Amino acid sequence: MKLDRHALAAVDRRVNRPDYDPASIGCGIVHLGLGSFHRAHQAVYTDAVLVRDPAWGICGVSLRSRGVVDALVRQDHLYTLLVRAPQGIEPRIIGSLREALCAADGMHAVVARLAAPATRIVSLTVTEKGYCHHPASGRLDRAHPDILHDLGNRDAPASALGVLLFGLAARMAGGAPLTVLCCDNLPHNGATVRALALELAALMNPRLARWIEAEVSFPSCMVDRIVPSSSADDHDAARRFGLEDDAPVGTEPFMQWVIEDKFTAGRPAWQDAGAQFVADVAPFELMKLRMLNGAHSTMAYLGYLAGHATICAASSDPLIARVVECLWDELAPTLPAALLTTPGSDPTAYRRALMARFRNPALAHRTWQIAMDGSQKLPQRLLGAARERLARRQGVDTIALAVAGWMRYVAGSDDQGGTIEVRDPLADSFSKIARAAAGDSQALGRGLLGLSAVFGDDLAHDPRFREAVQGWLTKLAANGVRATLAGAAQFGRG
Ligand code: CS2
Repeated sequence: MKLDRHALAAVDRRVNRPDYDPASIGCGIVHLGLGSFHRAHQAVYTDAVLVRDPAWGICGVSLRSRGVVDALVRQDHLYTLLVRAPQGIEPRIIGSLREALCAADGMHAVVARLAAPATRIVSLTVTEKGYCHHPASGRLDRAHPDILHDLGNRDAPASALGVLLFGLAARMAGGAPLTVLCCDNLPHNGATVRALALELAALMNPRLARWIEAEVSFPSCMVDRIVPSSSADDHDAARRFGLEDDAPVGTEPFMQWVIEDKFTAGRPAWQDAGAQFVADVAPFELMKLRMLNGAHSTMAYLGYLAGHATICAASSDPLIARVVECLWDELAPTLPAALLTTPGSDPTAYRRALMARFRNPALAHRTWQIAMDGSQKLPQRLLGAARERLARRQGVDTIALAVAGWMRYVAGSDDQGGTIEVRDPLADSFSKIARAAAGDSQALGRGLLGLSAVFGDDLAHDPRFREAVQGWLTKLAANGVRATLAGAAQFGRG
């Protein structure tokens, strides 16, 4: 049966359905970035509260790709969430999307939604690179092609910030306040996006910058749910429950959302669906970005090079699992002590839960997917912790190994000699550096450490960090991941 509103009444009894009428919800949220993560996380929290407060439906805006918008429009914006646990799949139809728009098709409808008084929150999941900033410093990359484009074409913006500001400029005329809620894995995501929006607004229209400062709040939040990109498996799984769905999303059972309670124009009661509202998100964010995402990136690079296609396979490999434990030994002491007394957040319990999540065999989370855009991810996942440890004169051996794994990966060939399709905004710089190094791993390391957008101006000059990274890089290049780990006393047999 084709999924749409008519199908809801007839759907298989094993499928959970919205407990409200999706046709009757309002539109209180505009969301930029209509990817799988949003549809498995914020849209699900929202779905759970609409029965009590139907004003908070979501207008989902895809910035570029039409595919997901077309699919959702065809099925009345409904889609199947497939919660994949080791013991089986639980399907649930999500009804919180009220509308789906594609910004590339024209900004008129998007701007109208952003300016509408009924809209009270604009949320974003546009990935780390979507903010056009320098990941090491958090500052706007004023030379970014999308930013240059937007400065010249304010009413046909290419960047997420450009779209946001175009909408905010229209909203300023009516004056209604608004909350911008960044749901990407950036450090201090609210404050970071506020600073970026203000910097770009000041370049475009200083009056808009002043209005944003006064009327728009930017709470930070920590988001967590493992959501692999959708695959043919998800379509097949939906079909097994009797649903023809062109936009299914598969995910793990776990989800967490910790949000700073700073909503200037009201918010849904997401706490009823399990979200935590706190005064300070920073401890939760550090814990998640370093322990989960740091381990993810480490497994993605070392695992991919060693021939593991998924995180489940990489984390089930004893050598790589040992690296992750040693990495956590380095990262855990950099986390705020407050977490020790927060239930479920003390590092020991958190580590155990993470390893079980990584090893979920029902989730084909590809190492290649996580390896993408490493230049935008390493700073907050691994390099901040390295800086803190170096300042305290502590070792950074495992973090350096992870960084060396990234270097091997971005140089473009795996341990079996296969070519890697490297996706990253800095991919051109990587291949130039790799070509110039011509197989000399020391030259490769020097070249990559020189990328200040990733390493800042300090880390590359710290001999302890540099030598540790270069040491691992030489071994990885000579022996590959498996032999390197097996031969290292701390990871293998010694
Ligand atoms: C992953 C994240 O793709 C990646 O870089 O590390 O998407 C990760 O799955 C989520 O942050 C989990 O909450």
